[in-house]
Amino acid sequence: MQLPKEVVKAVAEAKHLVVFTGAGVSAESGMPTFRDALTGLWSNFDPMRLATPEAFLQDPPLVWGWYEWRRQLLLAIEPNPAHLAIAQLTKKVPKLTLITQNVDDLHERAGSQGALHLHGSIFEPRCFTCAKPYVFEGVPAMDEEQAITPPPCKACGDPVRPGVVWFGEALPETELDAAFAAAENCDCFLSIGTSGVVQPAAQLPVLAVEAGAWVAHINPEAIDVEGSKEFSLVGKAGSLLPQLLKQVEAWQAS
Ligand code: BV8
Ligand code: ZN
Repeated sequence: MQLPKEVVKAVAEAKHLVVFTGAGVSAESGMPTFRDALTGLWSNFDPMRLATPEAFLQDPPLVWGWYEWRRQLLLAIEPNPAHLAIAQLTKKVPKLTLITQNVDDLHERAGSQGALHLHGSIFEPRCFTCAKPYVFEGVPAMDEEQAITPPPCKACGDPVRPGVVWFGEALPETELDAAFAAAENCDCFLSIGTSGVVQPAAQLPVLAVEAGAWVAHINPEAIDVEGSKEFSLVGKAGSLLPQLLKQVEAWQAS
């Protein structure tokens, strides 16, 4: 499918390209998105309420089990063509800033480096109290969703928590500042697989539009766009991004 030539040209000739991803970029790897219904033990919970410090304090095994379930799933899946195309795009432009809301490592496993993780990482647990990093000892053998007691911190004995940013918690300042600066200074911004609901990350595409960049949203659901430089490319990231990469290569070769 021929993508809008304005978008192909903007990416192919970008001096600074920003790629901003949400859970949708990992969907075709088999990772449920954040708004997919939760399963099993967590099925009657709203992720917004489960991904909070209050939920963890109230029931540490319920929340820790949810993250261990997701970690185990992640270890069994692979990056998909969307992650791979993003890693390839890095070689096509002078500068690419990758910003992700995801807590998985699929971008890194696809070959991308230096991704700004605005919401932390499921692979960097730390003590809830003293923040001492915790090193996982293996993977829980979970054949079904279950609550798991979080391990005790080796320094103070308090429960270890997932290394992610929960609702109500501040985003990492360095990453957030770098992400805002990139959005305000790029000439092309690709927003991939995000429902654009969670703040402050959802500000990024808005900042790029306001700064006059070309902006394209890749999502199976049409995204409301405004002005002549913002596009909604309706489709799955795993098929649209490889097509975009091919058309950018053709543009650059012509
Ligand atoms: C903070 C880690 C302040 C945990 C996550 C302003 C207004 C209203 C509310 C707020 C506001 N400012 C702050 C808030 C509160 C809150 C918030 O935004 N609430 C919203 C929901 C109303 N924000 C916060 O609490 C943030 N903190 O602001 O703190 C502060 C300041 C100083 C000091 C103290 C406090 C913290 C937010 C971070 C929360 N943590 N993740 C975990 O993962 O368990 S967010 C979580 O949602 C995930 O990271 C996920 O990535 C993220 C966003 O969701 P998406 O990535 O968009 O995924 P989603 O499932 O929603 O959508 C998937 C999309 O993919 C869909 O559009 C779908 O169509 C598409 N898709 C599906 N398949 C494909 C596809 N696309 C392409 N290809 C496909 N194949
Ligand atoms: Zn501790």
